[in-house]
Amino acid sequence: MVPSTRVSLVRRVSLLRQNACVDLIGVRDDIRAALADGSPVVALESSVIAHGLPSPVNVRVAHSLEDAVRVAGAIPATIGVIAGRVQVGLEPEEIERLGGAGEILKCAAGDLGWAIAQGADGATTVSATVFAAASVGIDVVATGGIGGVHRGDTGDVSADLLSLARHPVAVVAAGAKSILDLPRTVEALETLGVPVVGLGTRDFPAFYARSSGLVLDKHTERAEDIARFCLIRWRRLRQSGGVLVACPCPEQHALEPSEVEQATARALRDAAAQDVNGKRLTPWLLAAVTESLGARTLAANHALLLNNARVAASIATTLCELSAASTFPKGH
Ligand code: PSU
Ligand code: MN
Repeated sequence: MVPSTRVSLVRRVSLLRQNACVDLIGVRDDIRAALADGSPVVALESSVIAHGLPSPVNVRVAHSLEDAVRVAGAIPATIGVIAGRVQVGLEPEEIERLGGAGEILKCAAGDLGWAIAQGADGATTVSATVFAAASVGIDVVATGGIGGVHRGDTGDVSADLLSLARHPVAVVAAGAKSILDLPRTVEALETLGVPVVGLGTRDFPAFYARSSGLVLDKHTERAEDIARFCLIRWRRLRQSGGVLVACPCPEQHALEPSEVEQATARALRDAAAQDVNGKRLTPWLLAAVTESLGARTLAANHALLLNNARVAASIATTLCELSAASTFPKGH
């Protein structure tokens, strides 16, 4: 094969790939425009709507997160699968559809193709949201808490960790869910090469509780430092993996670590007794903890989600400003 033919073949294949993606991943018009002109966009996951929070609070929370991103000067892109199409930027009625009573698949990155092939509705976990965001050029994702290494010896490790390791996206979270084995989750992140930066804390947060007692080696008080770090990582060093931005739950809504721990221990015993595992486990445990600690957990969950959405918008805005400056050439 002569070189010129090879080049054109490569081009054709890459165009085909792009077209294939365009068919399968729809991007809302305002988000497409923002990405094209370098304006800030924040991706939001939808598993928290469909599987993490009870109805009808879930839909109200989802809308409030979008509002918080807008007020902070960025465009929100809630991601989900509607009738077999990944939608980057759900319409309000699509958010209601995922938050309603219908059957909604819980989609990790590895499940997306199946949801598409089935023409199904699916809510994206952090792993699928990070994949979809990276596919369309969104740099920042906000969530509540990421998945991680579960307690015990089941071998249950969330696909969130691998997705973070693979894609150049900053994920803003209140650490990892407190139901997890947090020391092993932090170790796994280190092994996978995912840097964890505490924003406004020196400790790895434990979702509802502000601290897990695990000390972070990277921390800052300024969102701008995170944006600068991301650009150096992605555009200068050309490292392709993500960054976990660890933001604790706002103080007035945070729960005490000891009460969360007691409720978690009880929920874990019940889950084992009732043989709950696999994809059901995370939502089941979170619901059980919410049931035993009451409405304060929902208030804490909402407060930390809102805080993370605002922080994500601020990082996305600074990323765009720094990208426009000549010191950081565009493109990952
Ligand atoms: N329940 C919640 N909040 C969440 C989730 C469930 O209250 O955020 C979801 C998130 O989307 C996270 C996923 O990515 O749980 C992790 O699930 P698993 O442990 O099955 O990977
Ligand atoms: Mn799992």
